[in-house]
Parts: sequence; C-alpha cells; structure tokens
Amino acid sequence: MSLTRRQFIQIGGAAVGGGVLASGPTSKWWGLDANRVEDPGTDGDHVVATFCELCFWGCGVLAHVKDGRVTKIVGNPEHPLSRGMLCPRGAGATGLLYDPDRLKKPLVRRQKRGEDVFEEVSWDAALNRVGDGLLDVKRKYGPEAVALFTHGSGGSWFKHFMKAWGSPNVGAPSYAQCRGPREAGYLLTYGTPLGSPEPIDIANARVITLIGSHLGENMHNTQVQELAEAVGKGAQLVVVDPRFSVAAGKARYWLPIKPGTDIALLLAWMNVMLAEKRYDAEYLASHAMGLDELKAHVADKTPEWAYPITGIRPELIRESARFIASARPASLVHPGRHTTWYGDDTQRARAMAILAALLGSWGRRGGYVSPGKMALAPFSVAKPFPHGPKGVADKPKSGGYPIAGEVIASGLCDASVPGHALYDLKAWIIYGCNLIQALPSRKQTITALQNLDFVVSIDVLPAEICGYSDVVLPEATYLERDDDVAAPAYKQPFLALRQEAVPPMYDSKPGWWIAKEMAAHVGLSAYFPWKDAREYVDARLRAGGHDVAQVRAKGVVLGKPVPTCEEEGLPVQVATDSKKIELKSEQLAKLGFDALPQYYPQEEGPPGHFRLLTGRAPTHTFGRTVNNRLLAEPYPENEVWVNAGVARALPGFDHPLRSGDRVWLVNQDGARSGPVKAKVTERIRGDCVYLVHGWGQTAKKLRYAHGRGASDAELVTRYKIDPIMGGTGMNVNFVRIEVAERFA
Ligand SMILES: Nc1nc2c(c(=O)[nH]1)N[C@H]1C(S)=C(S)[C@@H](COP(=O)(O)OP(=O)(O)OC[C@H]3O[C@@H](n4cnc5c(=O)[nH]c(N)nc54)[C@H](O)[C@@H]3O)O[C@H]1N2
Ligand SMILES: Nc1nc2c(c(=O)[nH]1)N[C@H]1C(S)=C(S)[C@@H](COP(=O)(O)OP(=O)(O)OC[C@H]3O[C@@H](n4cnc5c(=O)[nH]c(N)nc54)[C@H](O)[C@@H]3O)O[C@H]1N2
Ligand code: SF4
Ligand SMILES: [Mo]
Repeated sequence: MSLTRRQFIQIGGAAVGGGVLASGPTSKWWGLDANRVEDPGTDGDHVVATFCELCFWGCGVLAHVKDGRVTKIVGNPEHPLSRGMLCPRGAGATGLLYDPDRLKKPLVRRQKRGEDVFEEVSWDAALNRVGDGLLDVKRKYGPEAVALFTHGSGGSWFKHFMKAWGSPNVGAPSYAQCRGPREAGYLLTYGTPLGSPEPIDIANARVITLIGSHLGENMHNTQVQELAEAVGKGAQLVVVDPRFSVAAGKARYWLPIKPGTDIALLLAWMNVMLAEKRYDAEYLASHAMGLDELKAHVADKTPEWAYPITGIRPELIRESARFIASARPASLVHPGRHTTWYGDDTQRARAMAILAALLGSWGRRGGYVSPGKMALAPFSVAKPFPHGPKGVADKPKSGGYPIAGEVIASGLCDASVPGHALYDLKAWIIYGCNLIQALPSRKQTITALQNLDFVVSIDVLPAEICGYSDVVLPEATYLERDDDVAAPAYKQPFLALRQEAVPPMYDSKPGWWIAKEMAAHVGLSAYFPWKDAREYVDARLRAGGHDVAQVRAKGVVLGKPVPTCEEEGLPVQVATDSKKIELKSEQLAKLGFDALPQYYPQEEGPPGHFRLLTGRAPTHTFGRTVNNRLLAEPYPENEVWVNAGVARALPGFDHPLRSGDRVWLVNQDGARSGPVKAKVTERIRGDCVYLVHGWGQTAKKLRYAHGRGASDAELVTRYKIDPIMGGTGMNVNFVRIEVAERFA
C-alpha cells in the first residue's frame, strides 16, 4: 500500500493547492491519474469487478485480491463512469475495509441515547430486539409511524423492506439537503428533474459555467474527467464562487460573487444576452414560451443594477455574458448539485435553467443531453404490497412544498417531534446516513431522536448517529458484499454489478441479509423470496437475456448507444405539460410564487461575523472517509479559510491571525465548533469563511477522526426552507472567530 500512499500525498497536495498549480491540459491536474502511475502496487491473484461506494457516483472498480486480502483497487476501463480511473477516495477504499474502528458485532444500547454505551450481542439477540421494537410501534401507531432514512446503493434492500412493511416515510438527506432545489427548478422549466449522474455533456462543451459547483474538489469522477477532456480540447471556464476554488484556478473568468446574490448576476447576464440579441432566437421560437415576459422582467436588471448587489463590476458581468453566449449552444451552465444554500434555491436553479435555454443548450451537444437507460426486469414478488391509509408525514399540517419530488428528510425529522406534522413518527431505521451531520439543526435532530420509541441504524462504522440508536447493526463494506444491479440513465446506457471481493470480516453482514432477516423477525419473509443477493440479481439478469457468467466476469454490460442530442438526430425533448420550455412558469404563478426568478436580498450577519460556507475536499466524502487513515494522510483535518485582509485585523486578536493558528468558530446563536486550524488566504472573500463538511466528529469510537477539525453542521443552527420544494438552505449562518491556540 505504501506506493499508493505516496500518490495520495501528491494528489492531496495538488488538489488542495490546485488553484495555483500551472500544468498541462490533462486529467493529472485533478489527481485522477491516481492509479495510473508507473508502479500500480500489488497485483492480486484474482480480480473482482464491482462498483465503488465511497461516494454515490458508483464508479466501476477492479478489486485485486491476494491471499484473501484486497491489495489494490483500480478503475474498470469498461465501466462508463470510471473509464479506467478512480478518484483518490475510490482508490483508498481499503482504508475503510481495514479500518480498525469498524463496527464488528451487533450492539444493543445500555445507557441513554447519545451516551454511546453499548453491549455486543449476537445477531439473533439484536434482530429480536429490532423485531420487537418495530412491531411494538406498529401495534400502537400503525406501520406508517416507522421512517427509513437512506443513502447509498445498499439502501434498496431497506426500501423494499419498507414497502413490505407498509410505510411511505422513506427519505434521504441527499434530496432536501442536497440536490432537491435543482431538481425542482429544472422540472418546472423543462418538465424533468435531472437526477444522477447529471445528463450533461461536459466533454463537448466549449464554455462551461460553474455557479459554485466546485469540480476538482467535488470529485464526481466522470465529470472531472470530462472537464479535463474539454479543457484539453480548448474549452474555457467561467467560475462564479466567493472562493478561488480549484476550478477557478483554471478559469478564464473568476467572479468572486458576494454569497447569496447569484440570482442577481444571472438576471444581469440574461439582460445583456437579451439586450444584445446574443440568445438563440430560432431555438426559443420553436421550443420556449414566455420570452417577451422574460425580456420585460430583466429589462432593468442591468449589470449596473447587479454591481452593488453582487460586487461584480459591470464590465466584467457584460464581458462574461458575451463570452458565455459566444459558445452557444455548446455553452454549458452546469446545474450544480448541492444547491440547498439560501432558501431561494429553486428560483436560482430556475434562473440557471432559463439561462441554459437562452443559450439553446437543452438537447444540444455540449449542453444538456438525453440519457438512455437499460431495461431490467424486476424480481417479482407474488404478494401485493400493503398500502396504509396515511400519506407521507414530511410536510407541515398547513400543507406546503408543492414541487417536492421526493420525501423531505428534514420533514420526517420534524414529524418525529410530537405535534409537528401530519402525524407523529415513532421509529427510525437509518441506513448509511449520519443524520447528526446531514440534517440542519442538530438540536432538532437530537430532540427527535430522544422522542422516538425505537431507533436502529445499519452502518459500517461507529458513526455519531449510531450513538443515538437502540440497536446498531454492522454492515459489511462494499468490498465484502453483493447488492442490487445499478442501471442509471446515462449517455452510454449500462448495467453494473456489485460483487463481493472478499468475505465479510468480523461479524458484519451484507445489507441484503440484514433486510431479509429483519423481515423474518416481523413476519414479512414472503416479501423476500430470494436466497441471497446473487440469486436475486442473477434472476433479473437472466430475465433480460444476459449471460450471467460473462456479466459477472466483466462487472458491467454496455447497452446500445442511443442518440442523445439534436446533433445525433434526437429532436429537442421538453416534457412540461405545454411541451415548451417554460421561461415564465405558469405553474409557479398559480401556486402564488414568482413566475420569473426575482432577486431578494439575504439577511446580513451580526457585526464581526462571517457567513459560513461549506464544500468538499477531493480526498474525502463528508464524514464517510474522515476516519480512513489512508485518505487522512493527504488531508488529516479540515481548516477554516479566512481572508488574509480580514485576518490582519480580527476583532479580539492582539496579533494578526496566521495559518496554523487554532481557532473556535462561534455562530450567531452561540454554537461552537473547533478548535480548527486557520488557513489564511487571499483565495476567499472577506465576508465569508469556508469549511469542508464532515469533520468535527463527536463519535468517540472513531478513534482517528474524533474531535479533528470543525463541523459546519454543528454551526447550522438556522436554516431557511425553500417554500417551493422544502429544501433547507444552510448558508444562512454566521460565525465569529475566537483564538484557541497560536501556532508556534
Ligand atoms: N451542514 C451540512 N449538511 C449537509 C451537507 C453539508 O455540506 N453541510 N451536505 C449535504 C449533502 S450534499 C448530502 S448528499 C447529505 C449526505 O448525508 P448522508 O445521507 O447522511 O450521507 P453520508 O454523510 O454519506 O452518510 C454517511 C454514513 O454512512 C455510513 N456508511 C458508509 N458506507 C456505508 C455502507 O457501505 N453501508 C452502510 N450501511 N453505511 C455506510 C458512514 O459510516 C456514515 O455514518 O448531507 C447533506 N447535509
Ligand atoms: N471529493 C468529494 N466530492 C464530492 C462529494 C464529497 O463529499 N467529496 N460529495 C458529492 C455530493 S453528495 C455533492 S451534492 C457534491 C457537492 O458539490 P457541489 O455541487 O459542487 O456544491 P457545493 O458543495 O454546494 O458547493 C460548494 C462551492 O460553492 C461555493 N459557494 C458557497 N456559497 C456560494 C454562493 O452563494 N454563490 C456561489 N456562486 N458559490 C457559492 C463554495 O465556495 C464552494 O466552492 O459533491 C459531490 N462530490
Ligand atoms: S467518484 Fe470516487 S469515491 Fe465516488 S464512486 Fe467514483 S471512485 Fe468512488
Ligand atoms: Mo449531496
């Protein structure tokens, strides 16, 4: 493993300081050739093709196995999402497999929730406890009083359990705390949410506009590869970010926008494009409605209007607008992903979607394309699923969030505090989510947890959320288990298999087994008629006419390529009721919202406070990887980015703040996190500070990660709900900086 570690250090150095690196147009910039260096490490005596679970992108990997140990993980060249390359996290998955702190046996709580005192028990004892806990809630309150929170591909077994159980309360923080507003914005404009992986053609774009999407730190593998490819072919970047991100370091234009004002910039860009007739008039005439209203709406939203709001000079707004328009239709406005920022996020996504329409990039090469999906037969379960009388409990009693396309995880949490929602939830099943870090307002999450009758979590590590559970079930890591087939919609349609590379260590079990046993303990075995995941998957593959042995050897099946854009012969597809791109949204107007995006000022913080922004580090997936000793080498803890000018004269400091000093962050409500190292830099505006999410872990049993760095989640005591889809804008907290320890 030693060579790989050295590579990691290189990558970490490159990626963390990437903004100031000058290098050629290769994916090397982004650290993606991690496993493509001269000496590839130790080859195994056999190789198992599976897909990665260190984040949700699901890249195909080849796990080398020798003497029963995974020795090396490389990208599967045949898998469309990895194309032979992995990001550093994927290559470092053995750091999770061999993490000494892994959950090893089932645990049952012995003291109060949150005190994290457990007893190791047998699977039988743990499952009996789960069965009793769930059945007790069902008897008293009905099946709908049980909620499932889930993230990651193994969650499918537990979603199936919930169908059999009869509860619609299945939510994921990866919607209302992540991509939800974007899905709503594109749904309203084009009639379809974007989903994952995003259907965008970065590789063929000539100008790529990133509104906060910090690709290069956000390491979604294929997008980063395509970005490197596009830049290699001469594409240029426009980056809008209060922080000089890795991508900003490669950009033709960096617009250091005042946080929370992007809608004003987007309206001003539209103003320039419309006033100067730089938009695609022919395309809009055929495919869009509401152009005249849009023109009238932005007529006074000039660059001069936007300047005092955004802090971006009018000349720069004008010049960048012309530049973006010059490459249309292959001018891609990246839709973003983690878009729950300020509570007006659906409207910001709408503004981005409208801009994409002015550029004529929906349905066009280098813009938004239409992905294909391989058909896959379901495993048929003879018994019909029960349907209870109650609807989902994620909305307030007064109704609300009309465009929510998925269940609101934070709403399920609210519904667990008596009296909040349509009805009260009494038990949680938590699969692969650390709700203590993922939901806004930790206080509310803990209040909800303390009110529940029963909590079970299924995890690979003793994460914070496990400390609040009654029963903790240790899952085998992705390298030790089979799961369902992955068949996402993608430009190149494909199927991919999750297959066990080595047997489960300790007393951990795969998710399919845990879900099946849970079902057995509550009398629902009839819904789980398969022997194991392999039998389940093989049946689905056989039903589709696939040669199972061949698929298992390769780990991936490629479907017939489909035309994805107009240039390939596919007419522009718009799925709204009107079959037109809705520049003006009648649907929003009917619901009482702005039919065209408006800019409203955000509240400012108290004096001496800085807006808290958050993002990703290339070598980590939030809290999933912070205990991974391999990935910790290049990036052992997060740092708080503080503007250099601000650092020279921070209130309460008798010296300038220096990089390496340790500080506490204290928010407007007195919540504290730290001590965390300061990173004093010119690469961020003076009105905000920045933290990578996932650190500041309170779980004591994560012996490496415990107490390292600071937690943005701990400082998110306030949030602003997007009234259109229920997302929780979290960039609305402000912190002051208190010195803890000066760097010697
Ligand atoms: N304050 C703040 N909140 C945020 C964000 C932020 O930046 N700041 N980001 C938001 C975003 S973008 C998202 S997508 C959500 C994500 O939030 P979550 O849905 O909670 O997802 P993760 O943080 O990936 O969940 C990590 C948990 O999964 C466990 N895990 C890892 N691998 C496995 C496995 O194979 N099996 C099982 N059973 N468990 C596993 C880990 O040990 C850990 O406990 O959080 C959102 N919340
Ligand atoms: N390495 C790695 N990659 C990941 C993940 C990971 O954990 N690790 N997580 C994945 C997941 S689940 C998601 S959702 C994505 C998230 O990644 P992205 O969708 O790229 O988005 P964010 O994390 O919201 O964006 C953070 C960036 O937005 C900037 N920003 C903050 N406020 C504003 C603002 O008001 N305006 C503008 N224009 N910019 C602003 C920040 O400075 C930062 O650079 O990353 C994915 N990729
Ligand atoms: S992007 Fe990285 S961590 Fe995510 S699935 Fe791919 S290799 Fe794994
Ligand atoms: Mo996310």
